[in-house]
Amino acid sequence: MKAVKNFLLRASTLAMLAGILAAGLVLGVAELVGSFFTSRSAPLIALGSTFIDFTPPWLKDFAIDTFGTNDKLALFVGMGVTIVALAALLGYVAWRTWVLGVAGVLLLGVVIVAAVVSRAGASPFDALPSVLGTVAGLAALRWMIRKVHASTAPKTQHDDGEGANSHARTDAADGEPATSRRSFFAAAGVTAVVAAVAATGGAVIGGVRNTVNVVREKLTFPSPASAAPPVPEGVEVDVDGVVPWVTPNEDFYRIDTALSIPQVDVDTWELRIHGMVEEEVTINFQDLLDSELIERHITLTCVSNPVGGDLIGNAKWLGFPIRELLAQAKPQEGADMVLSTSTDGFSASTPLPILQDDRDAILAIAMNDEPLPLEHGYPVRMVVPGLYGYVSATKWVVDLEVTRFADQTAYWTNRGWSEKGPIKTMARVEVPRSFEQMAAGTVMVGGSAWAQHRGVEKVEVQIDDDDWQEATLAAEASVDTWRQWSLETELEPGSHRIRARAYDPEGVQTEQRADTVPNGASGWPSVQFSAE
Ligand SMILES: Nc1nc2c(c(=O)[nH]1)N[C@H]1C(S)=C(S)[C@@H](COP(=O)(O)O)O[C@H]1N2
Ligand SMILES: [Mo]
Repeated sequence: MKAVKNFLLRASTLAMLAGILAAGLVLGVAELVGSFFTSRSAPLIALGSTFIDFTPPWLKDFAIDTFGTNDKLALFVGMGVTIVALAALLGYVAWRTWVLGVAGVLLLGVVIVAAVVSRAGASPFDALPSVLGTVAGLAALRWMIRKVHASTAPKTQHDDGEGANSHARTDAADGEPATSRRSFFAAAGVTAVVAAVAATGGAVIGGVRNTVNVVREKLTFPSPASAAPPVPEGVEVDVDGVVPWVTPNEDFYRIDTALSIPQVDVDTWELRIHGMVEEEVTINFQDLLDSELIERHITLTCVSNPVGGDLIGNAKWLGFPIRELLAQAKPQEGADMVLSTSTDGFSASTPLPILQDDRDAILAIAMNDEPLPLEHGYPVRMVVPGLYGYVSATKWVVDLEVTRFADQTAYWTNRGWSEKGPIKTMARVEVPRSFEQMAAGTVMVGGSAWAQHRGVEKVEVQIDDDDWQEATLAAEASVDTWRQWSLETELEPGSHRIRARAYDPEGVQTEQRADTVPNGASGWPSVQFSAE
């Protein structure tokens, strides 16, 4: 008990606490000032986003494999731990040698400001919250460190502890300096309260000022000039546990680099089509509403989806055909790519011919009869049948540049992913799940298969080492959507393995196992389970 108390009251411990509280004040003040700006100005968001941008492909894949769609939460926790450790260290350094501590804090401040102003669309003004936060943090740190020094100074000499060596005694033994220690805790308490009030106030003001969601909920859409073809009866197999054919918006996987979801105002949203075009075109949201819209079911897939993974979803998208926009802009001879860019700086390179052929590449404004959810790209995103999201599905899209693969690269292709990203033909076993226990006897197994824009022609299933059997395919809605399958089989009690493989018009999906980097996982899915 005494040892713990001694440790907690040691001057070095107090200094570290001072560092942590000062860091809290930096963030709180930045949040408050930043609530009058865009979310771009938030130091943590900017730091995290910059970190994400420098993440190598193997680490991104590790993060998605380990944390799935909780990867952002994991990043925030990691950042939190790092910040507390760094702040404690800086508090300690500032106590030992004040100028070194100041230098450390200023260096961190510079890093934060650099991260903030280098974000897409940021202006120098966006640095203000971080600058003011750093100034406040530094002032609080100085105040608290002085109290720490006072608590260890010889009784007669209650100076401000400016002298760098006035704290040779690291252990503030119990006894005399209790009053000064109390005055340290008073300063620490004030700092903590001010930080908390600032952060809360900032969050509240930011929430009130953000009306994007309110506007989104009031949006209504004209009925499409070309409605979605009716979904045939029997797109779903009758097997409990197979995932629904249409993915509800709230269950739709979300993958993006956006730490804070971009808040885009429909009234100011514009999309510019430029580059190698005869006619530069700019459209706004009302132009889209006034256009002949189409509605289609399209199954979206992420290149980071492992074999058997769930980074895939099927939705009904409403929007304007990208092919028609391009026709207005008239691409020039020699162009072979469209670089789409989002408001937060993400970009994707899509082959121009794919956006011009007869497939329904859509500039989408609605998802399953709802305005796009904010995290799925509100107010406008791209959806292109047959291509992985990283080369096609730009959310919060604001810019289309017609260009050439030889001249431009995109966000993920700059980080080691392939230039072209056609979706690989794939089957998935959904019933049974891995390590599930099924009843022995006659059972139904099932799942989904996809080969977007080519179509699934057949699915085969193998139980243990038996012969491959042809599964029953559910009705096909279109070649751009996934297709369910099922199979009735007999199971002896014991442990089993089930594998599946899908066929597109070119033949069977490859058995060759490949990692998700650089252009999507491949191999036959295999599930271990038991029956009793
Ligand atoms: N602005 C933006 N758009 C983006 C991304 C992104 O990081 N930023 N990620 C892409 C990737 S990798 C995928 S798989 C899809 C996922 O779309 P969803 O989150 O709506 O499922 O969005 C694509 N569009
Ligand atoms: Mo993706």
